[in-house]
This record gives sequence, C-alpha cells and structure tokens, in this order.
Amino acid sequence: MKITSARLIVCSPDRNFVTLKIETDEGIYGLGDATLNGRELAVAAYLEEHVIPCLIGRDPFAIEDIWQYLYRGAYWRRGPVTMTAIAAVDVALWDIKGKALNTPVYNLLGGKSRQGALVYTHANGADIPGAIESVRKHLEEGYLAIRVQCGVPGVSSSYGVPKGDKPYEPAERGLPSESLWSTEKYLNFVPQLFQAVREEFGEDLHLLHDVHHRLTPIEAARLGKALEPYHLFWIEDPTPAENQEAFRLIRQHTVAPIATGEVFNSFWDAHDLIRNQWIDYIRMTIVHGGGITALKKAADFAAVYQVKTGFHGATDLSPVTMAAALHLGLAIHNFGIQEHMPHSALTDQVFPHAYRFEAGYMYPGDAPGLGVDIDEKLAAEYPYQRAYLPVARKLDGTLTDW
Ligand code: EZ4
Ligand code: CO
Repeated sequence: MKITSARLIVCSPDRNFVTLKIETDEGIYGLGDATLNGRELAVAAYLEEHVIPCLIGRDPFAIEDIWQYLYRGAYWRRGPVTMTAIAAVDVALWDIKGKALNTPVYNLLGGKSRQGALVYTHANGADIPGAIESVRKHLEEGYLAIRVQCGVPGVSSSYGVPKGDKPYEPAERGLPSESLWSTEKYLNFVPQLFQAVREEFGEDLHLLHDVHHRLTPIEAARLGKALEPYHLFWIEDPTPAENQEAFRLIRQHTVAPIATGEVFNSFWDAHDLIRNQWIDYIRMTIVHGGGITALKKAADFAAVYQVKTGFHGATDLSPVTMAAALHLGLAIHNFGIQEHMPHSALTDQVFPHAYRFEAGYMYPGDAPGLGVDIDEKLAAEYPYQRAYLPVARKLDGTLTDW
C-alpha cells in the first residue's frame, strides 16, 4: 500500500478544527486531528509546506519509521506546532492500518484491558448554588466523575465559568479577551465550594478540579492541604510545569492526587514528573503530544511508576482525538480516566463517529480503524474563523497564567 495524497480540511463548526486526511492507492483513507487551539493555521502550514510532500509514495504501515522520520528528520525537535503535525500523521496512519486489517485500533495496541473508559465531565457555576445545580445535571446524565469549577466572588471572570447559558468554551472568535485573577480570593473560596458539593452529594462521587496553572508551588500546596477533607480524584495543573521540580514542593505537603500535562508536547516534558512520582496522572494528549505512537510509549513509562493516564479531552480536541484517546485508553493497563467535554451537535454532525457515552463510561465502538469520519461537504459550510484563548491579568494589571 502507498500513500497517494494527503490534504487538510480546516473548518469551524462552532469552533476551529484542522483535520488531515491521508489517502492510499487501495482506496483506504485515514484521519488525523491537527488542531492547536488559537494557533491552528501554523500547524496547517507546517503540514502543507513541510510534511505532506514527504509522505507521498510512502508505505502507510511503516508508522514508527514515519514518526521517526518526521521527528528526527526535521532536526528541530519538539514544540507544539511540530508535535501536533506529527500527531496528525501518526493518528491517520493508525486509522488506515486498522481499516486495512479490518480491526479497531485498540486491537493493534494490545487489545482491550477494560470494557469502557471512565470519563469525567465539567460542572460550571457562576456561584456555589449554580455549581451544585450543574453537578446535579451531570449526575442525572449518568456521569460518575465530575470536574467542578465556579466563579470566585470578587473576580469577574474565572476559568471554567461560562458566559450566559452557553456551555463553557475557552476559545472565542476575535482577538483575545482579558479576564481577571486573584489568587488570594481563589484560595479562600475553593475549599468552601468543595465542602458544599460534598455536603450535597456525599462521599462516593469522584470530584476533580482544574487550577489551570495559576498558583505558585507553595500556594498549590496550601490548596492541596485545604482540599484533603474532600478527597478529590485529582487537582489539575496546580502550577506551571516548565520547571518539573516545582512539583516536588507540592508533593512534600499534600496527599492530594496531582494531574498535569495537557500543554506538554513531548515525553521529556513529563520525564522528571513521572520518574520522581511527583504526579499521579499524566494528562498529555494524543493530538499535541506526537500521536498514539508517542503517547503509548509515555503511558508505558508512566506505568512503571504507578502513574496513570488522564488524557486531555476538551472541545478543542476534535472527535478524531477523542476516538484515538478511547482506543488507547481501552488498551493500556494504566488508564486512569478520560476527560469528556461533549462537542456541540454541529461538531458531531461534521465528524460522525462510532464512540458513545453510556452510564459514566465511553466506548470507542468496534468499527475498523478509529471509527470517525468527516462530512467534507458540511465542513465546507463552516470556514475557519480566527479565535483565541483568553489572557488573564491580576487585579493590579500584571499579566498572569490563564
Ligand atoms: O483550557 O483545552 O482541562 N481542560 C482545560 C481546557 C483548556 C483548553 C485550552 O485549549 O484546561 O479547558
Ligand atoms: Co485543564
């Protein structure tokens, strides 16, 4: 089998997606997600100008070799644009191989270690009663694990809180919006939030919380200690992780489980965190971390240190990435949990898929390959629109981590 063509489909059914379609001389094609929220066209250009010309004529079954060719062969390694482009190719090739061998991708990765992937979704509220109502709604939908985010009194726009009655969606069309942040108000408030949620729903529900990189290590340690009575499933991204050693300090002070890595693009971003057991869940994602090939290796390394996976799964990761995460999550032994922020109905229409949610779990389905397609005609009706993630400033105007 040979790769005969590869092209990009850039569309915006409610939000932007960059999709790579690789076609072969046997009529089989594969899809890869190449979406990098707020920097979409950089990846599209990287693929179009520098990667696609090198793919034509290659054997699509040579996944490892093509991965190494694009990684080592570029000389310039790592970085979100490069690794997202490599991931798109990698995932499309796994899709092709599954279709060619008439089997779901999870079978190519070792087969099922479990029947379904436990998922968590997002509850958001402008205030504590709103957050409690949102948790209740998701419990009724069948979720067994829920991330809770809430507006902080005195802070006009907190991370994870929707504007109006729309579902929470980080990217917005137009130039970046600015939100305000106060660590002091946040640290005083979050324990009250989780106390109220536990009082309302009891001890059994899995609760998660995303700090979104906004604390220093010692502040994160204080938060972890304060939340211990509410035994969260995890605290996510408590502090930026460029300096992996920062997590050692958090670890010294709290038994709160820690998850990080949604912005990582290389195994090396996580190497110290994992081998020192400074985290409990690695959140690297297939689309930004170099594909199924790279994430399988990272997960296997993490397994040695009893670190589990918690792959990022926000709406800026396309249904192709969701499917890839579910196939890999079903196969690996150290799967922890999968994030599930459902896509809009329109996004789901553009990307028909075999995966489904039922009673707290997601299932990739048994279609050959990844089980996701793209309706190119419908996609063409929703052209790309420039969009950005917000930026955050402290109350005195200092730019801080969003
Ligand atoms: O802000 O995916 O856990 N989920 C998150 C997301 C991220 C977006 C960034 O593109 O932190 O909401
Ligand atoms: Co997050």
